[in-house]
Amino acid sequence: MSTAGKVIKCKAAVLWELKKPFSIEEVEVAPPKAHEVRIKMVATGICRSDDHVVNGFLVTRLPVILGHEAAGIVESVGEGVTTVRPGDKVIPLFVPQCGKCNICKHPEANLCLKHDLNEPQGTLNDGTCRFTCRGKPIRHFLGTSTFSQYTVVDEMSVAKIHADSPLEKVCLIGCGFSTGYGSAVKVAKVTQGSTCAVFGLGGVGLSVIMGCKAAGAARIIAVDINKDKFARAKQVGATECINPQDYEKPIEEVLREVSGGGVDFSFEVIGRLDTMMSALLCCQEAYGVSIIVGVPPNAQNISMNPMLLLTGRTWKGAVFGGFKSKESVPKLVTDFMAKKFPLDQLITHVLPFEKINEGFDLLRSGKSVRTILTF
Ligand code: COD
Ligand code: ZN
Ligand code: ZN
Repeated sequence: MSTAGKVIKCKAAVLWELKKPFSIEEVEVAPPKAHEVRIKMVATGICRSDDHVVNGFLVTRLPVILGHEAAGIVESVGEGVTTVRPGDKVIPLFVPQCGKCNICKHPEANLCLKHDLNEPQGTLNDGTCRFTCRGKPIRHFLGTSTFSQYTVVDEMSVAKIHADSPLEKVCLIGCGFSTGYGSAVKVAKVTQGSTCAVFGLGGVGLSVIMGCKAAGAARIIAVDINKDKFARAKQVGATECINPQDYEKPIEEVLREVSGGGVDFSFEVIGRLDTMMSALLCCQEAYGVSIIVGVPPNAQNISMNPMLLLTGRTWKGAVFGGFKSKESVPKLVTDFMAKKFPLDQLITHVLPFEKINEGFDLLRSGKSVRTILTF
């Protein structure tokens, strides 16, 4: 019996309060309105940014259904939807691509003005919510809310992907993988034969390494204070690994020495202000490029000497690896299927959706790279 046009009752992980576990609840998911799509979730990753909401680093409205790195199958579509159909495999997009705003029309930029990142409303584009639980409206997260058996997204926040794609792997293209890989190939535009330094070897940092390798970097220096991360970093392409705790002097000095005056490209993939400065300082003063990938704690600032840039360095950042989401995600999925990059090395744990709190514990303890929850 078709569920199209009807309210669907299903299970979702609701966050009622900060710093509390998720509660698996029965929620009601309203049918998609015009230009919206309802998706049956198949797999979702747990990203550090979801945890940043739970611990208050990233501000959003409560109660909320989190999750933004996922893949699923279209259950039904609202009026006027033309780019996906029921039965299509899709990836929800936490940065939309409306195709009409100045950012979407800009050849390089990707932060579509319809995004809900800076001052989150926790709604779909029309300003309302599709989830209800115990009679209360539940907020959306980044227009995706993938910690639910069913979710509703705007058409500009969903990409149709290859019909044969393995959803329990390509879900990582919805955030972590693309964020890291794009930071190397698209934002930094890493060059053949270059030397790169990557600070932070979580799932996003490993994806940066894959991007540096794909771009033909000759040396990829991986930096982390947890040496247990080194084996995997080498597997995906790091040529050397450095633990800052093994040295008396600041890590930027160590990196300048081992690279003969500074690296060509550096990446901060941790989300700390001190390592953002180290990453800037370790790149060559006349032409080095340093990329901020990690999300810094809410409302913190860096004070820096402008001379560091006057000499010729470039300091930049981007979300989602600088990729225009709706057009790039299907291509990244076909690239994965053509074996241009692996995703398996990023996946350390697979759990049933109901064990979501266990998945977050694995992330917090540093034991997991990516945990995939399956529905
Ligand atoms: N020096 C070196 N390494 C360190 C230090 C330090 N002082 N402190 C921690 N580390 C290491 C940890 O040991 C760990 O290995 C690594 O840094 C961080 O890894 P994770 O697993 O915590 O993080 P990831 O890889 O999941 O990355 C997440 C980011 C931290 C980059 C997070 O900010 C993010 O997801 N950014 C993406 C930006 C974006 O687009 N966000 C919007 C939606 S996600
Ligand atoms: Zn994420
Ligand atoms: Zn736009």
